[in-house]
Amino acid sequence: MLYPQSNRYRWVTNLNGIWRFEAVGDSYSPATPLQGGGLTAVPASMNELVTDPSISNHVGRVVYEREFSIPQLPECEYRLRLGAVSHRCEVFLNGEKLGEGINGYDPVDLQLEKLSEKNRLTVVIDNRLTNHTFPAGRLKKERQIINHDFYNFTGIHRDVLIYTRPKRCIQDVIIQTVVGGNYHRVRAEVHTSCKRLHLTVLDRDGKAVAESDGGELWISEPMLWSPASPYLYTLAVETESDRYEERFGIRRVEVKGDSFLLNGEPIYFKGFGMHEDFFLLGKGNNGAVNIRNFELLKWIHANSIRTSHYPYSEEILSLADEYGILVIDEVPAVGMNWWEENYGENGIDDTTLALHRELIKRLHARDKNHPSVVMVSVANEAATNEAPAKAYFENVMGYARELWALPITVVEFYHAEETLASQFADVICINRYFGWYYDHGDLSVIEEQMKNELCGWHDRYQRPILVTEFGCDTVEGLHALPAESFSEEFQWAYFEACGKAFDACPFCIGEHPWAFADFKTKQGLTRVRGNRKGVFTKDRQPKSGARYLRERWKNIK
Ligand code: GCB
Repeated sequence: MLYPQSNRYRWVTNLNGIWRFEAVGDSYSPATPLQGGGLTAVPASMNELVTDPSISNHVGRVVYEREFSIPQLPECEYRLRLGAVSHRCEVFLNGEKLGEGINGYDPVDLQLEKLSEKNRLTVVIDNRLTNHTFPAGRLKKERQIINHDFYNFTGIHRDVLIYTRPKRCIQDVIIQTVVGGNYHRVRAEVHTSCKRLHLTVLDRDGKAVAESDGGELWISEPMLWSPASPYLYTLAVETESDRYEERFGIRRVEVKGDSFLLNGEPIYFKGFGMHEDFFLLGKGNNGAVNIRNFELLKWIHANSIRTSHYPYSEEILSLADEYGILVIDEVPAVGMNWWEENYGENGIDDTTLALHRELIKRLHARDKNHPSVVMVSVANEAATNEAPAKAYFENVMGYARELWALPITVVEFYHAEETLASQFADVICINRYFGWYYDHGDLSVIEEQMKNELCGWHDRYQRPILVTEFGCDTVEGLHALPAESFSEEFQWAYFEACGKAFDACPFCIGEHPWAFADFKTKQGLTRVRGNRKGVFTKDRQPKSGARYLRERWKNIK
């Protein structure tokens, strides 16, 4: 799947902006234009814009609609691309169904065949979460029960693009780089119905450094991609009727013994799990927010992020390539614990498994050429201790490994001796909240408990361990000496205690405090306007913990 681009054969425009909007019942039909309702913005979550709680918390269907007119160019195929619609959608053009989206975090890319002078585009969104959606949820009468700790935002969350491509076009470009010796191989698999093919690798200055009429290219003495030097090349693919340019980086990723190696050098992951979430935008992708996030990652000396708990926008991944931020790419499998007996028919079944595999496939189709993506996570905190988890995770992790030439992991909540999934992981990833969800407020237990935990995992699996979550809710401006939970002093001391444990474990390959910034959740007794474990506030200013981490990470190369 290629991201739309504009050149002399291709053209892109966007349909972002103001759309008509209405929360509707199941009897709604798109045969006639939307009559009632109001206005909303794209990309954004509708929940943050309305003032009526019954709409903000609406469980069910909402309709987005707008008109558009575009020039009709000859000899090309028109396509519509919605970057992400949460969670499922049906798309109609002038009342006729074009297709549907099955998940809230990957693009819906559809052919536009019958364009008129004036067109009505209708997107019917369903935000209900069940055992056949990712993330999962349950419906109790009309109440939505969710198993995860982030708000169930609804809307068109990423750009809506219309693009053209020639009838005989380049459909896909898969780039693999092989690092070794003085020459480095770039293998390009081009999917096309065109006859003639020419490939050119351009360096950062636009100078051709390798050319071929298909297949492999060799580059001598290339610049490798790494966080310290995120060097990007461009592969220009040219045919008799089309052209496409894809950026890529040359790098080698391996897990060897207790190390995670990038270009042969051990990596220590410093960074965060985070969320796509900002004031008013909800999960709406926004360039300014994205840039601020990456500037803060650099400021704090981070080198990595995990796309907890779903694939982030393609724009974010492109920025990660450019800023040199390593990405652990996660599919939206979060809170999967529905095979417990009490959930009965809402449990995991073959449909769930098939969808999980499909989402891994789509992640690969979308993100395969990003050098920043160095590991794939198939789930966060699933009930990996339940008997069916073994076959289930063997299946999905095996499938991920067939697609990606990268380490595969699953992020764990259960203990080393309980889980049936981590045996299939290349890197052990664990989330731990000592001194917070257990022994709340007791800073003195954290270092020892964390150390014991890490050693327990290592004794059993003999693999590198990355702590993908640890942290404490912190209200900015709240101070207490001696430190008390929720204060900025506590966050500082909390990270200090965890850091001592990590430093004592040579097999610990990194630390991702939870979370990058505060974010919205459903309301709850432990959530004061959301989850406050952010190292940065929601408006992206540092709390005390950020200053501690900045000093610590500056000294970890
Ligand atoms: C976790 C989850 C994350 C939550 C976090 C918390 O283990 O993976 O989604 O937000 O804990 O703060 O409770």
